[in-house]
Amino acid sequence: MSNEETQPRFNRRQLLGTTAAAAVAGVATAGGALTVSGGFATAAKAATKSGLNYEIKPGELDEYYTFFSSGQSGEVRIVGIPSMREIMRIPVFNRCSATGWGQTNESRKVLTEGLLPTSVEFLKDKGGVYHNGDLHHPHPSFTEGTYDGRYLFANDKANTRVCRIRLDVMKCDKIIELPNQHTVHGLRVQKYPRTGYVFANGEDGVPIPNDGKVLDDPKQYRSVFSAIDGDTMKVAWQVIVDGNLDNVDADYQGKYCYATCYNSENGVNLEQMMGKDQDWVVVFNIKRIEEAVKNGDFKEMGGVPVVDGRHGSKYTRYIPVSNGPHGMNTAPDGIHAMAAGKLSPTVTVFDVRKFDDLFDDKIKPRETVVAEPQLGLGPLHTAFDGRGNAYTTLFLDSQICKWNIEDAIRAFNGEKVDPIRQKLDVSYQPGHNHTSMGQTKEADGKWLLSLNKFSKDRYLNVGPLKPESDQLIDISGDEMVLVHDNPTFAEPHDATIVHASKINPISIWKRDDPMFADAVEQAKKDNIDLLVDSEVIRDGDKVRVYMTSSAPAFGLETFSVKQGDEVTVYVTNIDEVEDLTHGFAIVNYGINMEIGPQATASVTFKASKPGVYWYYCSWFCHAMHMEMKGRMLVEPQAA
Ligand code: CUK
Ligand code: CUA
Repeated sequence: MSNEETQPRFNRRQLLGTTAAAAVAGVATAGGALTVSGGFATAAKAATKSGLNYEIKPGELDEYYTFFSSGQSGEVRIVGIPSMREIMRIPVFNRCSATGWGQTNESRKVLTEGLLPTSVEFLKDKGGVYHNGDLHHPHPSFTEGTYDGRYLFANDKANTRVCRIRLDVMKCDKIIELPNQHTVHGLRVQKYPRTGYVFANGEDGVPIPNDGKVLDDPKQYRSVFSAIDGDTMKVAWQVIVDGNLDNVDADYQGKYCYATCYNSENGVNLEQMMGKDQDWVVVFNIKRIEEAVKNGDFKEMGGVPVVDGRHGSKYTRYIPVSNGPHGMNTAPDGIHAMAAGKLSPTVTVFDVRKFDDLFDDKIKPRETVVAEPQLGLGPLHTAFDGRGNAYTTLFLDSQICKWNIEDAIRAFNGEKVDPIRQKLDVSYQPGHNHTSMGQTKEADGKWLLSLNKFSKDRYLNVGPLKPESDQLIDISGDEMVLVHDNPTFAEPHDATIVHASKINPISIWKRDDPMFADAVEQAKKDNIDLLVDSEVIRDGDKVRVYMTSSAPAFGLETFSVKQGDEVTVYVTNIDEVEDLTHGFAIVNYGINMEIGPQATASVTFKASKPGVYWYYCSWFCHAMHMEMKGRMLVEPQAA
């Protein structure tokens, strides 16, 4: 597209804001869609065409929570839809300077208690915790096919972990590292009867155990699929499969889950992985696997039952699809599940009701396929509107393709129908997309979010590293209408749009919250009433400093310790006011944490430097917030 460079930029951007037909033709339409007066004309046009109101006025609330992943940033972000305002960030696999995540004792417990012994050993001289993560797929817990507001689960591709976030307080309360597995990529949860299981795809194969005895012998590498119990956050079982697992989804009956699986060649480089024309969707029979675990048809590896699900196993079926499938999505009708082709321009549609016969060997794997529409280049993920339409991202074409599932089935059966309804240009290169409630049986067909990998010219230039670009699309009418652009920092892969009525967070912590139960227990042993007392307890060279915080003062104006002491400071926020958070930072000691209303937070450090160190409240809490401070006096060690 060399003429792109010679054209004025606003021309091109306007093109991309209009319908696909006009954009493809590259000409102005009769309706006057293209006026050469800058980007606002496009926005105004979109507004008049959009059936939904997307303007959230000051003081108004959004209709949906969107839980964004953040890829290699390692956190979860909450964004309101339709405003696209970022409302909150939940630190998970990252360090957070503002809240002290990764530093407080409460967060370190979450970050360390689920580590495997090998990682505990490995992290000994690295601060005890991983400081990075790659969070791809955030998915809320279900009860009977829809969101129940309890938890959000997500994966860490970088360090093979799965986290759980409590939706009542929007904090992560559990992280586990998966044994035997190497990376977690796809993650989805059981939709029925409830979550239940959290399904986690192991992408890369490694020897089990991966202790260096086997190295460059790929025949002995194994890819592992995990089912985690979402209530206990323990691995329930694992399945060894052929190939590399990519994305996963579950049905609406609680019988099956299925994953796209590439590298049927079991290769270790690109050339080998591309060797064959076909890969698979692997289907897992949950009931049979549970029976295998009950009846002992497994091997215990790394402390968990591992079932052999490679070719020929009764626990799995491998359905051939074209090379390199990616997204795996179940339609809200509960009948159709589909694998996006990625390298193939197609999406392969399965009828999940046929999986019973498939496992009973009454039909061949490909007989479960009921449609395979050709949509465009680079199909990655599919979302649904609950009205029988599917929306597939086309990475290479930079488009969303809207198509009708029933028409695709008719076309597959030889009828002359075109299932494609519309193609909408997005900017640029979409990965995931997501519709409002679209991953539940309550899909409401209002909003579609396109998560685009490149933003290029859509925002002010910020240097070589550009933001990504998430676009909000109104899908309530016959035509998709783009209504909003939103830049995001690295790298939301996926997002889940949940109606606000499903989520009910609290505003003030309950004193019996398990998050700070350890601090409460220690205080009890020290005869401290956390809501009242501010006191220093010396216990050998361990010092426990208890203080309240109430705007605008800490319970202690000063405390003394000795150089070399191991100091733990417990701060309890005794304010009972909504949105009144205090912070506790010690200058030149690298310490900062958040203490929410009625919460206790604690941090442990070595008082290795003598001198005077001011501590202060770091979260603006009061007109006298700047005065909310005190001094830590560290007496030098006798020479
Ligand atoms: S993956 Cu990123 S575009 Cu990790 Cu869900 Cu498909
Ligand atoms: Cu307390 Cu600022």
